[in-house]
Amino acid sequence: MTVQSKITSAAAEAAAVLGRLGVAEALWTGGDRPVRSPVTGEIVAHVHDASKGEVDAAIAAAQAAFLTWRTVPAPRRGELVRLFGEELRAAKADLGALVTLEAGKVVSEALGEVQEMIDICDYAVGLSRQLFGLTIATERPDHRMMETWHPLGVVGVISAFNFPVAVWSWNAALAVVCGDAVVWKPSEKTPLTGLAVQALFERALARFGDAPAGLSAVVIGGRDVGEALVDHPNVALVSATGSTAMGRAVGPRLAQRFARSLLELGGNNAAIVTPTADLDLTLRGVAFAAMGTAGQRCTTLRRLFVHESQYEAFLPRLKAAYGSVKVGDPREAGTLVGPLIDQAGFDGMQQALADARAAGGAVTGGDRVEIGEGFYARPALVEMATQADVVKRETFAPILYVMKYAELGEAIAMQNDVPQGLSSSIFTNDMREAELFISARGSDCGIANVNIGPSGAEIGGAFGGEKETGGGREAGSDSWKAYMRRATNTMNYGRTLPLAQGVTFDV
Ligand code: UN1
Repeated sequence: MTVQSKITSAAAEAAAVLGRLGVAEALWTGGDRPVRSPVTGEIVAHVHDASKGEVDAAIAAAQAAFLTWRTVPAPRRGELVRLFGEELRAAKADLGALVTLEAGKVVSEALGEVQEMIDICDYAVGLSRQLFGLTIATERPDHRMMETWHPLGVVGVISAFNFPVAVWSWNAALAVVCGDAVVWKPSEKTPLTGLAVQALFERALARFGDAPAGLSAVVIGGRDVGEALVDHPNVALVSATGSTAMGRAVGPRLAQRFARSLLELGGNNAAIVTPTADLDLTLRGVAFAAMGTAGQRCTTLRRLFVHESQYEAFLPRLKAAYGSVKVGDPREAGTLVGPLIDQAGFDGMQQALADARAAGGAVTGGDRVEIGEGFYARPALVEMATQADVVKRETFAPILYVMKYAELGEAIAMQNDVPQGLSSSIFTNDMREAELFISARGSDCGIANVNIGPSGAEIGGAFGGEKETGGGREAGSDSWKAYMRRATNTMNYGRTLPLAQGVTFDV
């Protein structure tokens, strides 16, 4: 398929945006690691990988910063995050443009990602006055028992290309108000947005005045840089977002040295379309969740279970939406589906479609759209009779497998019958079905929605999932506790020493 859109150079635009965001030219020129824009396929920068020595130095500086920062009152720490939120507001258009150039997101979604950063900053500022513990009834007279939350240490963040800046901010905004320092390894596919965010954070640091140097650092590189973070004894927590394979490598290494891990791994998210579903609303929900971000969110809708009574009415409408959606340059107005991140992403998509065909699937779409050197594809719908192996595997691309069901119990069982457990949803106007779906017998995922798709969560809730998704929770609710250590304090204000459990020990 050919597309008329004229592709304009990404390199010049990236240079201008990086300049405006205050990223020193030396950081993105002259290095050994080329950075390719998925929009045009052009190389737009050459960044410098951090050596093992440089990673160790960043961690040492972060550890030193932590020792000071933990003594700064939390609401004052919140002031730094407030200033950072102001920088993000001022730079929203530029940072969004860089997200588009580097990750290929359409403009509205790229701006949405920056908005998600602003939102978590606001949340963290409020949280900086709410890092409270419980007071607990004690069994002993003249005693008081309570818990106190203390800063944890250096937090390592390993993030993925698909949310190149928001995921770091979920971690960093909370970690900073919690009194921690942060060392970040962005995806090797999206280092420029990492450098830009660090530049904005440094602006906030300069305005703040007396924050310790080394509080936040970015280390660019591949697997070895990630391993240096994971294995360093002074990194107390590593929050890692990416593939299940990455989590399988990172989790045990952290466990080996009893460090904390917060894992946000693969998703294979589903939606159930029931007999009472409002099909107009369902169509919009499914289209955004399945095709948005070119199918490259960890919350992307990948499996759709449609009740047999709705199938004939719904499928043609869904196919029409798939056929009409504009695939193209994400910078252009009207584009809803931008490029896949790279050739590996495109090849993975084609392999999954071949596997689906071999398993009896009927594929609509999925073909390449020739635009510059980028890897663009039409989103694919695959009608499947059963949930074959290919359906159970997460393919990070816009492929939606559609299956028919007869009984809700069967649909819920199929939905749960995958290794991943991130997000899920049901479209229904039957309160019994809705409540069953979100009950203990319903979805086994970390996120279970009613009448919205599985993607596009707001930051106020805890974000994460079960099983091979890794079990971590980021962003809202009480996720902040992952970034602090809890001390239980028992204070005796009496003149005797009663022992717990009635134990006597008279000397
Ligand atoms: C991710 O894809 O790694 O819920 C995060 C969502 C976004 C975050 C996705 N708020 O789709």
